[in-house]
Amino acid sequence: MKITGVELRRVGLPLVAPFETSFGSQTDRDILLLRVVTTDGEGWGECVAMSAPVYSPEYVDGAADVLRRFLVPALAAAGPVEAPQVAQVLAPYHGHPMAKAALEMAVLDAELRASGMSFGSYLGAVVPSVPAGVSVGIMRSIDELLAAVEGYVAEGYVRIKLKIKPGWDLEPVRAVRERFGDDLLLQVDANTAYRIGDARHLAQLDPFDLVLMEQPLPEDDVRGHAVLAGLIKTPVCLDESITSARSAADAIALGACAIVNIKPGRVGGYLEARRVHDVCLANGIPAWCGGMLETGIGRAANVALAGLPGFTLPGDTSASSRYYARDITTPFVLDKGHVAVPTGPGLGVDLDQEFLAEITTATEWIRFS
Ligand code: OSB
Ligand code: MG
Repeated sequence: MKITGVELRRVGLPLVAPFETSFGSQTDRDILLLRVVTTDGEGWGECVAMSAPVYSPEYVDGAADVLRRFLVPALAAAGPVEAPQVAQVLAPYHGHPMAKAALEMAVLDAELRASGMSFGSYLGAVVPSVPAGVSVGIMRSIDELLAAVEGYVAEGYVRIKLKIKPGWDLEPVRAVRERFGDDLLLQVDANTAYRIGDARHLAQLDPFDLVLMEQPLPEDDVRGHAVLAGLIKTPVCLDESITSARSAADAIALGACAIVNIKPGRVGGYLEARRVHDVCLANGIPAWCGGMLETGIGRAANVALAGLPGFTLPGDTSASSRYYARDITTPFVLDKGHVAVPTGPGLGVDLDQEFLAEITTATEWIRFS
């Protein structure tokens, strides 16, 4: 299989509702998609970088820039490579895991489509569908939050994650716990909004029997998370801090996390994400698949990954309708709280070419000589 070129395609999609986290509010997404064209067909990748560097240092214009300037040319210069070598080829360039992940994903999709194998089979999914959780943003009022959670529970979501920040933590958690009862799987995500000095405050969440508390402290404060874990009862889960299989092994060894959120974009690709999974499984650490508000392209691969045996907690693998009124692929739907792992070749989803053309804001073709 020879790559003949890579297309960078920007698409704009409105979210069905504003999504607010401790780092800001989003109403629309500006997404970078990659299309790798080969002599045996094409493959698609989705870059999960957001418009601004507020979750991690990457942002969509930066990702496009590093891809066109360095990463795509490095791949072009490398000659014939298969997906497992892509990360090695890109390794001389530091950082930019989301940009690298998108490129590896597109190459892998092209290969798998050409060979007729699905992402799920390739990665090692062992189930036909995965349980779906939903991440619920910070709202203007507790009433608004309760109405949103009620809607998701009615749809069948099996786990609710509340975004928290100082000033929006104890009250929303108490309200949701009181309204929906002790059986609801409930967890929180702070996106680094607290400091170790807030340990006593965070311990006030102990009585609510949360599944986990995700990334309360800054991403580089791994030791702080280990200290915090000794001061609160809620299991600590890391998201932003886990950037590779090695950092996952380190965080686990330090006692900084009892649970890991695995996001392929954050760790540089689906193959490294699988290695993070392997580290968690070997250490008896529950893992779950995080999300970055992906379209059906990224969602297809996430759902496949979430089918691996170490993903023992429901992920942020929600249905397409939680994010977009119309997805760019066959939509992912909720069926008894589960989302099906695609079985077709590659990502296993059909692109809605007409809609894709409608929402495309820019394209750029990088030809391999
Ligand atoms: O921290 O998990 C996060 C969305 C964007 C950036 C970071 C996060 C999130 C979410 C939503 O929580 C996950 C999803 O449903 O895709
Ligand atoms: Mg998170």
